[in-house]
Amino acid sequence: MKKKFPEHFLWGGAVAAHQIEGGYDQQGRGLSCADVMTAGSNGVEREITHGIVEGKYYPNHEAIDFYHRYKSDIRLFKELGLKAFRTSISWSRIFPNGDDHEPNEGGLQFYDDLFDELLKNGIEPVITLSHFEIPYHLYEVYGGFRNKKLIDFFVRYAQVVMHRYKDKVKYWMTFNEINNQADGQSDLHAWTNSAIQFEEGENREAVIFQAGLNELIASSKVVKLGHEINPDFQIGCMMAYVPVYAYTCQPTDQMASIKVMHRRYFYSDVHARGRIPHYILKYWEKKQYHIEYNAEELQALREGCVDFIGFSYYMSGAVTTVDELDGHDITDFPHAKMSQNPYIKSSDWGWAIDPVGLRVVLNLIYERYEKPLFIVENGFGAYDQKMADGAVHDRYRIDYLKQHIEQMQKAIDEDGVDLMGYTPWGIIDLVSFGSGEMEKRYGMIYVDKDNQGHGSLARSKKDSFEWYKNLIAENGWTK
Ligand code: P53
Repeated sequence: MKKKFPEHFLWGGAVAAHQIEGGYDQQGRGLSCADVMTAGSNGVEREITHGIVEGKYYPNHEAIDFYHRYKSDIRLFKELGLKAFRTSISWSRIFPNGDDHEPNEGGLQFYDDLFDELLKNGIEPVITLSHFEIPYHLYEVYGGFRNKKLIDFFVRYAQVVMHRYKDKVKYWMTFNEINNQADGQSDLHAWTNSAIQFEEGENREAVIFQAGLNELIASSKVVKLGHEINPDFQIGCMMAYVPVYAYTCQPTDQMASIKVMHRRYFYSDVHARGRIPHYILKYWEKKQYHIEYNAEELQALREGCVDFIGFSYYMSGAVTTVDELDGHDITDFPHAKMSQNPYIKSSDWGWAIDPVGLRVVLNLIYERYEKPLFIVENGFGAYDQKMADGAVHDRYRIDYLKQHIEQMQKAIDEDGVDLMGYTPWGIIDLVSFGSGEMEKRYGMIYVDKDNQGHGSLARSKKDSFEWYKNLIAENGWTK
């Protein structure tokens, strides 16, 4: 018997403004954090420069030129049968400096036109407010989200766009994957999530806890405000969920897994439950971190719980305390180290391919919050080969997506999880966030551009395009 998905399931595709739009200096847009990130390569981090440096290559400046080509791209999305399209608003198109008193009409008009075009084609926009591109000026003058002034700037920006698009956009998410910065170890995550550059000698973990809490407060204020602007709004968070398994059944491995997951759960625990979890309060106390918050902010957290949990899922991890096993040390639990899971394979970028892990996550999160879930990113970054006739035979991508969709179906049918939709990442090839490459491709639509920025930018359909089109037409029936 054919198993179908819920009737109004949102089959879609996902992208983020800075990874597709280009037009970085068009219509009064200000510079964003993403505009000062150079191209890295597989395994090589991107450089964050001080302003724009002559002679360096910044792949997000042009990206795939969606800014000028969105109408024809949306025609392809319609042909695919997408019911939803997840993108983000580029904050610095609306407030070029972030702290401006008046919004920039040129930027507002662009998203009016974009959302109109989507709606005209029967596609529901799903909008992230902050996806890795905070206005650069907010870093320069205020030091990013370590500064509580950014809470007000974010709320003002959200207020303007939620009001302007109140009849066009129903599904919103506040911040993209702010839990990725959690341990303070990655310069890139601190930069893209929080517009933070660390200072010599400071405690990175404490800085990120403060920035993260500031973002959670800002998010809760926006959730409350959004519901006042339009009570029909569905406003979610957006988390990166990487389940970290206990490598063995040794009890300390189980405990290590719980502690590692605490760090990842902190953000969605606050988003969904409206309070700072006990394990984090204990941790701050133990570490003597003086994280600042007041009674008004705690009340904001209580009053601004999200309606749904949006999340990305790409991979799982494993943690162990067993001496004989290899791995890289982490600080979450004594003797804990992250280790390679021997039961699963990885992509060319070392991302563990684990479809069952998606069902694990769906269960863990639904049990924890009992709120609707929305998978707003999942996909397979791979080197595609374009044949002489222009075809791209991406069977590996179809396999990856199919296996994940099968696990979603089990979570719905057998586990009773309430899942709203699925918007696979990079429905059209785009600039990789982590490496800045074009050739780490996720799309079902190929874009002719390489890592150095050469190419015609022409679009063409990969094999996965037809496959996904049929799947949507059959509401999830996978061949
Ligand atoms: P790229 C890590 C783990 C899970 C999701 O990433 C992640 C990351 C990034 O460090 O980020 C999301 O392009 C993000 C997107 C990004 C996508 O994953 O490095 O929300 O912006 O493009 C894929 O392959």
